[in-house]
Amino acid sequence: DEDEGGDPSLALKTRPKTKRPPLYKVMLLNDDYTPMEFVVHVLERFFHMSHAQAFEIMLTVHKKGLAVVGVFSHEIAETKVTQVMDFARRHQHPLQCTMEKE
Ligand code: NFA
Repeated sequence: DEDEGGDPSLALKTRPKTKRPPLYKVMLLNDDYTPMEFVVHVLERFFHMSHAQAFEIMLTVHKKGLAVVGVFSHEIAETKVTQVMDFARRHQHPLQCTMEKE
């Protein structure tokens, strides 16, 4: 704030800096026990993917070990992680969901 322009020679140093909130990648991790259909269901239910999209991402996690399933604000990312972890635990599957700053 309080930058009214002023000396044009200082334009670069005083460029107004717009602060964007950091974004967080939410990731699913592969394991040997969670059924594929359960992972597909998680992606449909909590990440609003079509069945085809969910199946594709599930296979990526299965083959590569993990995949980014969405990018969100810190608060939304935390909610997604909690929802997925709670849902997996309730169904006694070891599926892991984590978040990481982009
Ligand atoms: N690897 C699991 C299986 O073969 C499937 C899976 C996919 C688990 C993605 C977790 C994440 N049943």
